[in-house]
Amino acid sequence: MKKVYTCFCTDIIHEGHLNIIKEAQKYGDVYIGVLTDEAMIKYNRFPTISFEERVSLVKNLNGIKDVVIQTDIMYNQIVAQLHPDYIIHGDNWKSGPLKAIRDNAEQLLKAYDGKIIDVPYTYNENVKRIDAQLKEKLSMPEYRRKRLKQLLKLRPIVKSIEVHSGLTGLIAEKTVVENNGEFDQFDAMWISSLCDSTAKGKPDIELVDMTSRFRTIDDVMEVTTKPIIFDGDTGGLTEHFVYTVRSLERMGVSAIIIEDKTGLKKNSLFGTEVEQTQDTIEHFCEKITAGKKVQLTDDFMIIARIESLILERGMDDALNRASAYVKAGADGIMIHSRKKNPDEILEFCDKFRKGNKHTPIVVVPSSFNTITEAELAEHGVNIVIYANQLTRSAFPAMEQTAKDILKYHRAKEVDSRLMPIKDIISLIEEL
Ligand code: SPV
Ligand code: MG
Repeated sequence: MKKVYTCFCTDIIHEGHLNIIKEAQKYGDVYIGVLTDEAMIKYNRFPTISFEERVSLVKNLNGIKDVVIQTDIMYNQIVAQLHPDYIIHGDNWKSGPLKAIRDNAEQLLKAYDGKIIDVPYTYNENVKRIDAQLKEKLSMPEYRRKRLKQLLKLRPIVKSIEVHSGLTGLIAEKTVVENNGEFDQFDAMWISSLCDSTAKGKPDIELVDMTSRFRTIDDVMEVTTKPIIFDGDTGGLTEHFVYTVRSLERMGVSAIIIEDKTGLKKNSLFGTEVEQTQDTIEHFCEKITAGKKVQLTDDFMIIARIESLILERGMDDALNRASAYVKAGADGIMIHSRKKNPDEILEFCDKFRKGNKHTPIVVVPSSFNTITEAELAEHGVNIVIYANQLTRSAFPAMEQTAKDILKYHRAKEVDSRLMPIKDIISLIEEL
């Protein structure tokens, strides 16, 4: 019997999958691959059921010879292990980012005269409804909130990008790239105080109040499913902070990061150029402990941000604070620096990791931007936040457009740089 292979990257079996199986049976014994969580989250949605549940879902289907675990979205492992005569897939992989996967399969099959079978992709009202149900499951607070902790277990480093609106949320949600056979996407979103304030034309000094910050979160949540890390500035008064924790947790936010500063907060990237006061260890620990005490679920994380390197108080101060904050209950440590060179951040991570193997470390490489994610992960970093790049790329583009329209007294000269009207009017899917 010939071997026919197909890989299902799904949490629900619908008529599209059954159609593929029916077609596959015409060619030989059917083997179905189930993608591991690690492979799935690189290019697809986060699974709504466990890997084991996905395996038994497929095992229970009629007319299957065997279930195979697929550890990468590319087919090298499967072809080496199973040597299928046919690989069958919906024809939606003939274009777009999935085309790279088809090319990979085709290349591998060519070596021994194996064949690809493309079957018409099923996308009808029923499949659409199932798709919407999965999306809903991912975006609801109880599912979204715990996702950051789940990702910390699955990803070598959790990649987060700044968002401050529905539109930037959609970019974080939907952008997937394929580069030399590797797929990647962002895991989480960062609601930056700097960019949330900047989008409102306000300085980053805790002036934009919590009600307004929550409104931004809501705008983002409305159109996304990925987990949210909220920039909580100093956390404010401890008496207020506890209410913020409760609200964020209820909304489905996964983590708040609070920084150990007090009084009028200024953006860290000013460093010592402006007056900034670091909180005492005791007082900041009390704030962390108070926040942890009011939390209702195990999902939510309070991450303590250390400003010692920003304020030039030295490595020992940063490390002392880190162990005190962890003792006070912090679920993670963010260490910040405004140096161009990542050395002090790496030194902190290495020294912190000597005494603490598991507490997640968060870094924000805005200034020390030459360091790669892999290098950060090697030094024990668990979450990387690209904190302001979307805002900083949009502003110069918009400003130049405004200048050129004023200069030429018409919009023709800027048109080649703009998104086509057809694309902007269809960017947001209608329900
Ligand atoms: C933010 O994005 O608002 C941050 C990171 O807090 S930084 O601007 O580098 O302080
Ligand atoms: Mg901030």
